Formats: sequence, C-alpha cells, structure tokens
Amino acid sequence: MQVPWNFRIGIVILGDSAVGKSSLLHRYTEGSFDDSRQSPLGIDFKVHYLEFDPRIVIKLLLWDTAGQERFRSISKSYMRNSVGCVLVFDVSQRQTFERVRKWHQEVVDYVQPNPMIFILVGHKCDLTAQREVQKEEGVALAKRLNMETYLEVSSKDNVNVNETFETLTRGIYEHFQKGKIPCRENWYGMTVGAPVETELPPTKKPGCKCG
Ligand SMILES: Nc1nc2c(ncn2[C@@H]2O[C@H](COP(=O)(O)OP(=O)(O)OP(=O)(O)O)[C@@H](O)[C@H]2O)c(=O)[nH]1
Ligand SMILES: [Mg+2]
Repeated sequence: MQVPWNFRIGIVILGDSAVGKSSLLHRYTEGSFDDSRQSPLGIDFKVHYLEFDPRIVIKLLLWDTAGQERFRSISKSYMRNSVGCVLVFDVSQRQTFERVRKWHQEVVDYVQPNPMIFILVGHKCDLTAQREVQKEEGVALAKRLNMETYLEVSSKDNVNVNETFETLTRGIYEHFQKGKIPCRENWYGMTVGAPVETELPPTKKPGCKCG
C-alpha cells in the first residue's frame, strides 16, 4: 500500500562486523530479535514510516550494510544517498569503539559536500558483565565528533531501539528546518514535498461523458 509522506529520508547503518547492525534494523522494523539471520549479500533494505506532530509523515529508507572490508564499495553507494547515519559499536568489544573515529572520518570524506547527521550507538548494553566501554566514553566521543547524541542500546532486550531512529530522524528534520540540509538535484538523502500518493480512483470531472 502506498502511504502519503511529506519527507523521504535515507539512513545508513554502519560499524564493524558483528556489532549488531542487522539485529538493530530487524528489531526496529520487525519488532523481534532473531539470532539466526545472516545477510549473505552484505546489504539489506527496509522502509519504515514515522509521524511527527503536527502530522508530518516521514518515510525512512533504511540501509543495513555489512561491516566487512570486502563489502565497503557497496556500502559507499548507500552512504552517498543517505543524510543520516547510525554508527554502531559493541560495548563489549573495545576495538569496535576505537574504530568509530575512522568510520566517521571515512563517511564524512566520502559524502562531502553533502551533509551527514550521525547518532552513536553503544550496542549490546545487556552484556553488563562483558562491558569494555563505559557510557561516559560514548557520550564524550559523540560530543567530540559533533553527533546528535549517544545512546546505549540492546536489540536483544529492546532498549532504546525506537529512540535511536526517532532521535536521529528528529535531528535531521531540525537541521532541515534550520536550512542546514540543501536539497540538491540527483541527491536522494532527503526528498521534500513528494506528491501525496493515494489508492483512491481518479475523480470524474463534471460533464465528462466517458466511463
Ligand atoms: N547480547 C546481544 N547480542 C546481540 C545484540 N544484537 C545482536 N547481537 C548478536 O551479535 C551477533 C552479530 O549480530 P549481527 O546483527 O549479525 O551483526 P552485524 O553488525 O549485522 O554484522 P555484519 O553484517 O557482519 O556487519 C549475533 O550473534 C547477534 O545475535 C544485542 O543487543 N545483545
Ligand atoms: Mg549484518
């Protein structure tokens, strides 16, 4: 079914392999945690709708990329047509946190001159005993890299999953309202004012004899 929307926003999910990117997207769009899934193609795509007050409907195009280096060239094309990035690390694997700066720099370099709004996710916060990165470190890094915010998330226990996508989308929308997101031709990161799509049959014009 076609749903009317006011804005269409592309969001890419990035981060090292096995930090839980696919699980996060699955939890957000399907509402469940599935331990058995694997995407062999290195890319997955979902559509999700969000509604803000007063009745602003946002169509999210959500791109799940694979963390492994061999998939990087595929991931790049999705970076280019996104305006938002969920940058994920695993709080129980310190090296994934240490690579966040590198991911951030790579994305910024690659998408310029287009803007990219980031949110930092410390994932698998349910793994309390194995934790190797503290919340304060995530907060400080998100601030230093000028990201929207830092959230501690668990797809397994459904903690802060909706908040991640809602906070990022709201941040993008606010940037747009402040004129910080230009709408360029041939760039699909953010599309505005799309026609309202309905499934209603076309109305007959008065005096029309046909049909
Ligand atoms: N404890 C815990 N484990 C999780 C969570 N989210 C994902 N996992 C596990 O982490 C592993 C990797 O999850 P994926 O979602 O496949 O990770 P990915 O980032 O998509 O990995 P790539 O596609 O290889 O880049 C799986 O065994 C998941 O079950 C979580 O919130 N908590
Ligand atoms: Mg994956």
